[in-house]
Amino acid sequence: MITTAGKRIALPLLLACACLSACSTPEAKDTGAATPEVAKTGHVPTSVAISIAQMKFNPDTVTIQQGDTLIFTNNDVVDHDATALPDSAWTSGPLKPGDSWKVVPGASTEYFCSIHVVMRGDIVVE
Ligand SMILES: [Cu+2]
Repeated sequence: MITTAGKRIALPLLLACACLSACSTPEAKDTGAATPEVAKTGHVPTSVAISIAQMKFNPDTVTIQQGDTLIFTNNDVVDHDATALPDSAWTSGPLKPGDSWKVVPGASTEYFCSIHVVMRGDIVVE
């Protein structure tokens, strides 16, 4: 009696499980194929904001992953720039108050404001 009742419940359960796994398998494959970079590195590229205010980069040191974007925004009342050290591998050029500028640093670097050379920052690319 108990065995028969168990089989009656077990069969629909088995069918439900078989359907669920059959339905979910192609979905998982699609996700993997659509985002190969994420699957490989485990990192979704993101953006990190750096505010320029009161003659400082804030934060002045950022740690990012390869492929991440830095967005510099001049929130000060005078022009500034962001320029890679030591060889100006990249530079924003002058940023007026309110201006923003993006860069995807390829490697760790120090940088400064070439207009106010005491303004410095550090980018660590992991
Ligand atoms: Cu400056």
